[in-house]
Amino acid sequence: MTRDLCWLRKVASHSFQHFSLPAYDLVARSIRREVGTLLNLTTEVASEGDLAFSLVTEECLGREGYRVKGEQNHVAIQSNTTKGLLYGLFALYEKLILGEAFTSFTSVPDQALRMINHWDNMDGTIERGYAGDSIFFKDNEFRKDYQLIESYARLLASVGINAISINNVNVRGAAKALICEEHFGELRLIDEILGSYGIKLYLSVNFAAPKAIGGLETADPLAKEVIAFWQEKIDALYRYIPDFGGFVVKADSEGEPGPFAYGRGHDDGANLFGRLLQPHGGHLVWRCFVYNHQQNWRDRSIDRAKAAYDHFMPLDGKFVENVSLQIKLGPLDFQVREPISPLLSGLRKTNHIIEFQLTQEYTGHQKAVYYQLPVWKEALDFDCRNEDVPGQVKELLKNTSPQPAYSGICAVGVVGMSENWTGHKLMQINLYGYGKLCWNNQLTTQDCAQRWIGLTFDLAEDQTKKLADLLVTSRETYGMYTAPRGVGFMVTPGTHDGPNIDGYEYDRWGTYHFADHLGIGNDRTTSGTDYVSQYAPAIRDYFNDLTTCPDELLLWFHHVPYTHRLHNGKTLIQDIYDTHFEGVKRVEDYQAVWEEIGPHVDQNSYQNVKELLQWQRELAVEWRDQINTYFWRKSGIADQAGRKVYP
Ligand code: GCW
Repeated sequence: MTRDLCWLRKVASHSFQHFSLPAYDLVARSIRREVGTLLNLTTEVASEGDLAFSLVTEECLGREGYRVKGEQNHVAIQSNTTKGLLYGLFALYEKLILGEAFTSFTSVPDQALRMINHWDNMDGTIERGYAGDSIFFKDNEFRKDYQLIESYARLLASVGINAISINNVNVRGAAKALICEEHFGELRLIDEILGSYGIKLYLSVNFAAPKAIGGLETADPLAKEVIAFWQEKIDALYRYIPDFGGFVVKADSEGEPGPFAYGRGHDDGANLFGRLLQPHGGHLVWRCFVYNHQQNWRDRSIDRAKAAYDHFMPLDGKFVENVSLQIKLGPLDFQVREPISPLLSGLRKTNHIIEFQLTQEYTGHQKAVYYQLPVWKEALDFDCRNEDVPGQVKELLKNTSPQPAYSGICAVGVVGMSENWTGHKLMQINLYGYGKLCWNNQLTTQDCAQRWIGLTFDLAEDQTKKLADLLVTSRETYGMYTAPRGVGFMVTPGTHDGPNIDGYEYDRWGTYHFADHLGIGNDRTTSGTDYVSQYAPAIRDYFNDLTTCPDELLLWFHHVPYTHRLHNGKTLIQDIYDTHFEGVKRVEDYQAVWEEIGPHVDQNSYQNVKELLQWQRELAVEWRDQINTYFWRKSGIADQAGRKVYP
């Protein structure tokens, strides 16, 4: 199978004719050699012709930063580390492809950890994966396609990703034994490939492995035999793979085992691993996605959104220094609109990582266009307005983590065996943009779109602009024709694809919209579940007050009548009708834009996006009609514009 080269596609074909410097040709050749040799530099300086790489000692560049200096017929890349040289080379390469002028530029990443969590199962399936099977596993074995892994590593390194965990956080079946010696040979091979691109290998582990594969009666994190079990596993793993990254753990969540079964806290659970990994320089990532998934919908006093904060705030400061808490950006679960998780503004004494989701679980299954940079930027730029430590989330991540090297960003992975990696060609932008944004938190949504298009296609300026507009508006569009104004869910239970308005309404998962004949929404205000009080007072008041709460999150925070007037001047019911008709129209506009641009890209990409836009339109119509009909029936209030709403 020929693999799409994504944004590195020009590596093979680009002739660099329009650059006068011979050095650029060398860059192309160096890139082709994957720079692997660079990472094994033995001498201080490796120079080939007009491109020089030099290891320097400059504090301001840190462990991963670089400087690229262009002079007449000479380009020099400098860094404190070989990894930094690699990043510098990719950055130079990108500038060349995009035709950007430069004399000298220096770059240092904004976030230390820039990670991807794969939810790949050993049988080859991927939980919430919509781009084919796993590139790592097949039939409960390793897939052993090292070339493919190398291509992936190269893609990741080109945008600065420096860590990946390769298996699902729901560690089931054969994957429980990945920490056993029989797998270390394969893991070492993968680690070597990733390592040569500056990427650390992590594994997800099952908290109850001492029982499942160790023959013990318990997985109590304080029990001697359990500690001995993990010690033996970890020590053996590091004997094979000395630079192994560490573990990711999902515990006491959605049926996964955890410390609660033994009356222990999550600090006990996480510290068990942290302490054993510490002597090896290893890292433990502990997920905060912990909530009661056996909720009784009749009980209005429980609010799932409060769970992560309630569980983890009391433990702030109780984790050992190489443990990081991993927190989903919103308090529920990767909906189109969610406010920032209050835990991200609350923690002061614990390393933490924000978690995004590249794969489009609730947002179109890699079949809808859904450019995520706006979502991530909204989260990173959110000003928590804390009185003691002011700042936006992107600053708090490092400023309130005692060991900033263990703070950063992580995202659920997106690639699979699909020829174009991400299933939907245009959604490669999320992988590209994710890495770039983690590195440079100032990157704008528009700039990222333009760059990705420039690297990926050969389009005229006006076509680039149209495609960039399509991408930039796509998240808003998706939000328009799906669940209204931040209320979330309303998706088909299980698959999370397509509309099912009451699908989760009388279920145990704690995700309700509470629509009746008068109104809809979650009352999370001080007079409701009081979720708002998990924020700093200024933010609490902002969301609590209907006059300031943004329209996008109206139903996330408030239960309001259908006649409630939004800031945009419309009643809620009219806004629902308008956004749903508008959402479908926008998808139709996207189709027209693609018909104009598509013939100028390669045939595979053209067809792929054309078919998926068709699919997106059909589903958008289904969403529109179901939502509009539902709310007409509930409210009895008709669309003022008299458009077609099915009775
Ligand atoms: O969103 C939910 C998904 C689960 C996933 C879980 C998690 C890996 O529906 O499939 O499990 O989140 O984040 O752990």
